Amino acid sequence: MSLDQKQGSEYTADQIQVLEGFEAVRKRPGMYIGSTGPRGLHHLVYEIVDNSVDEALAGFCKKIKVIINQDNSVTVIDDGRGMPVDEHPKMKIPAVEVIHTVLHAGGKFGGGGYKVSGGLHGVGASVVNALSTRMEVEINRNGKIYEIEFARGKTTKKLNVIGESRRTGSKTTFWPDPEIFEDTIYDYDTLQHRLREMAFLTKGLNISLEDKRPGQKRKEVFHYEGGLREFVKHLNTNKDPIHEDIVYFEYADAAEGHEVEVAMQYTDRFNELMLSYANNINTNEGGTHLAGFKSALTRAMNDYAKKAGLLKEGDSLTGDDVREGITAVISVKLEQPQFEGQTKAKLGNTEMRGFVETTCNSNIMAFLEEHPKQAAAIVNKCVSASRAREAARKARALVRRQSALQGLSLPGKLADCSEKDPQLSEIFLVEGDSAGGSAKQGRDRKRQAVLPLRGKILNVEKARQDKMLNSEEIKNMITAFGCGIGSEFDISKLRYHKIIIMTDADVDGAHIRTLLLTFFYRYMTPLIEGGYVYAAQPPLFRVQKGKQTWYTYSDKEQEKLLAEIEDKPGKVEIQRYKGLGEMDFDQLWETTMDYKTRTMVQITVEDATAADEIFTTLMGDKVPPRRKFIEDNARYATLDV
Ligand code: 28F
Repeated sequence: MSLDQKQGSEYTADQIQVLEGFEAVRKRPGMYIGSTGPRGLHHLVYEIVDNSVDEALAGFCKKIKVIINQDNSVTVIDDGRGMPVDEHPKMKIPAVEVIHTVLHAGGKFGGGGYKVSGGLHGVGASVVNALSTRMEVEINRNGKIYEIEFARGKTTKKLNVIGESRRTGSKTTFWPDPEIFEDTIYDYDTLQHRLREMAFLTKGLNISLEDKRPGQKRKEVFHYEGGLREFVKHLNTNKDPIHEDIVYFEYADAAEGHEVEVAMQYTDRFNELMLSYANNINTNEGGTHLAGFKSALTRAMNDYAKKAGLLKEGDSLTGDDVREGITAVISVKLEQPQFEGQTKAKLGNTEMRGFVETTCNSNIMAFLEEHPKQAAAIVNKCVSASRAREAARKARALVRRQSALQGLSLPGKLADCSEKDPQLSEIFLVEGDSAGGSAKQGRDRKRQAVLPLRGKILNVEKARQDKMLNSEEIKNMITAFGCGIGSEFDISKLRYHKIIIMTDADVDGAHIRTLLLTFFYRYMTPLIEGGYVYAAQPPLFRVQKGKQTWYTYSDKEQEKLLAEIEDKPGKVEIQRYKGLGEMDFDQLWETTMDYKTRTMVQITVEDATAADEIFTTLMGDKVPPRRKFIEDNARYATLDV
């Protein structure tokens, strides 16, 4: 019902604010929750949980329960004070109704407390209400149990008392609106990842997640008295730390209302994993707090190394050197956070840089001086990183010179395309020479290049850059792509805007694809972040019956096809493809390369930590976790990271 359908001025200004509010939300939900895809759907849960986390940060809530119900609604319960039920002086409705029907009324603290906000900064319960077909709220407060109900933003059942209770707390259940969300099925792992992160970030808070859907019954509790220290321990599972203690410190400047908490530990790896948060928001675009940490770390390492005589005078360690192999989590809390950047995930408050830098510098120096043995292990790692960087620089220069010497001719094995516009050009990285030959024959020579790869490429997860650049396969890809690697990477020089990994649909093929993804993720991250990388989907079966031929790409599709053609005349002939090499070139073209008929999976990195976990587990040197990961994920035909 829209405004003008009601006669006269029956609406007060406040009621107009309420009505316009959720209609605006339902018209442009993406403005409020980012998207109406899976991320937006899961944001609804985080918005409600954030309100309970705020109660915990204010010191009144110890336990939060999140339940995925049988009907795919979600219930969140906390043992806080219970949402207020007293009448709002201006709006003449209970505070709990204001919180759920007035946009941005969720801001619980005028000042003094921290409003923890989800990725979209606390749009609050009112947006969740607007995007839910139903929302039930139950409050234990003042010795009573109250309930109030909503539907798509409107109050459908006024606040009323339904019982008595000595406990206090809030309980919200909501049903996401299928008119808004294409898919309203919750993913347990997605919720688990964020709830575990919230528990790490909120020391001592007990968060449980329970799935009550048939066949998916699961329950887990996340409770970390050690806060970020336990976060780093978790991130370093399946890695080998090079020193025993996790460096940990926290500091609060009550006058300014700033808090900083840091945990870090070095491993024998070569990549760096640094997570930063502001008011529990994952600032994956970094910002002033991360910049402060980085400069403090570089300065402390250089000062200590020189003082301890571990670094020659005149030499110095760069930021990259001191971050090689580091796992670090930086979490700040502040009252008026300013977020910038493309996805509003970058902290802009300039005062946080100095605050974090000063705190980190003194605390990191203190750790190094109090733990000389561990400090020596860390500084030696930084010094060898510095030497390797020098060797890599020479190796890169060599690769550059070699390609220059080859007169910029691309690797001999590359069959290039004639198209010069990268937007229209594609390169297929094909496993094996025979499939490579078929791909070269079958391709569209104008727009499709082919680079055959001979078997397994080097596992860059465990090799330093200078070693990696000795691999022919790696060098050929670097030269063919044309955009450099690591700190020299320049996306504007990329020669193909689609990089298509074409490997056999078996475990070896999956392993090669993962090795390639590890290389791209570690040394050409923008390729994956920008969605340039794809996995080709070759067919599993070829089915012939009479004159007709079909190709199917999964066991499910195969069963469905066989059922459909069962009563057609003719004998059924089935060929199961074991590898790309079994297809002749026109079959390969028609099934896997032709723009009109092919299907491909675009590789995306949904979350740096998840990707890091996947690459560390899959590519690391700990066999048991790798086997467990592959067994757990075998159901996914394609590794989509
Ligand atoms: C399942 C979701 O939403 N829990 C919440 C509280 C507690 C208070 C509060 C919430 C509006 C503007 C203050 C109680 N007593 N769980 C939740 N628990 N909101 S939401 O206050 C919101 C008011 O400022 C609360 C005293 N102070 C605050």
